[in-house]
Amino acid sequence: MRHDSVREADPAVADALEGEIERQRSTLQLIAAENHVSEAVLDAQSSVLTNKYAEGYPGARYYGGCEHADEVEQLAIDRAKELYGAEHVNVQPHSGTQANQAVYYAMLEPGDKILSLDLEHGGHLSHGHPANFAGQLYEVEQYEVDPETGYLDYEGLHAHAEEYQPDVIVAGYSAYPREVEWERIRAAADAADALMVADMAHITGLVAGGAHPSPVGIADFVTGSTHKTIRAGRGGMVMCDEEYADDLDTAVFPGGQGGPLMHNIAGKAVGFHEALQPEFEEYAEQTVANAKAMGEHLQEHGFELVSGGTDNHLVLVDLRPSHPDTSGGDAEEALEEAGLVLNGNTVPGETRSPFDPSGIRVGTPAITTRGFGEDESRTVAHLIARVVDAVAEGTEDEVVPDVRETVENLCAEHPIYE
Ligand code: DSN
Repeated sequence: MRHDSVREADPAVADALEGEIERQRSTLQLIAAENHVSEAVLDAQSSVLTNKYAEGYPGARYYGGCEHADEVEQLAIDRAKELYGAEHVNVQPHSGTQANQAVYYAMLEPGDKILSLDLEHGGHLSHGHPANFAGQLYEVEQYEVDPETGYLDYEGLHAHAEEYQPDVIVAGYSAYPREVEWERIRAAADAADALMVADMAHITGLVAGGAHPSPVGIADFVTGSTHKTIRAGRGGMVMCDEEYADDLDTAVFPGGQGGPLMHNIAGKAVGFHEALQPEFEEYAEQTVANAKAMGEHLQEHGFELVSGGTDNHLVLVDLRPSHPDTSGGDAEEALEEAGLVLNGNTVPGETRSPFDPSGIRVGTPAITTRGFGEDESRTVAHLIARVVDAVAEGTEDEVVPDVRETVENLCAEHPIYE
């Protein structure tokens, strides 16, 4: 994969692009929110639709020349409906955060009340963190996972909802390794007469592939990003019942965005088409099987996993019991040097800081796309353990180069973007 025209016009950018391709080829992406899209999605996203303004929606645009933009957006919508069984889909949000923003803007007034999971317990900035617009425009209280089990405390959430009487309960998480029981959150929302928003950004692909129960038909709004487990390229989307369709669409455009990124919507259409193929179910199941295998191997090595394991595409490791003097940031840095790219992550009951947290989050969407099965996932877990041990023991100089070589061999056995 080369960027000849970019190289001719702008060698500095071409160098960076080719460097990034080489980085993705020769290292393992274990950030739970990342994936490798197909070359078809890449091509669609870099298509001439980047030139087109198409404010409005298919069949009702504010500019001429939108017939092909209409075709592409309608395909994306129809395919998302088929994948998820949703009544109404808006594929224009530029990201998962913009998808959440659109729902809040459609349904809430400033000062209305949100109840959402604490960021340190696996939530997301856009669910009401004080540093985010959602925490500044709305009144926010947060629920937590059970400190003993690491599972969502559904009963605590229910009681909290009854007492706080929020306008919206946000479900759906960025670092929660367990299956979400959507119905129990629906019950809490009903008890408070609140709307339920399920932000399934991380698990859009698992839901599409049948590897995680769907919140569609349970939550009032289902939001998500399209570049994570679903592999449909960068962007966001929102699904809801027809009764909210007009409010939602108006909140996306003209409420919160201008012209849709039609080239990204083309990527979404192609990615959704790929996700409708039978082999996508195998991908979703394998992603979960790989995370389980990786988690079990890490546990055998003495690592403690938040909630004791995983039901989805990620494991969250609390380093404190096994490696009390090694922070998530230290581990992230050494692992990256070894070609294992992941992120330090806060854990429930965090005692360090978000900038240098106590955990690491390890995800399997991207390695599964490159063809890794459970054996390779166990090997990756073994390599992670070697590097984290080396950080604790001060033997990184010997261990990291050795692990890096093994990672490069694994990458060569499972090539991408050839
Ligand atoms: N940044 C994403 C993640 O890593 O989970 C969420 O938006």
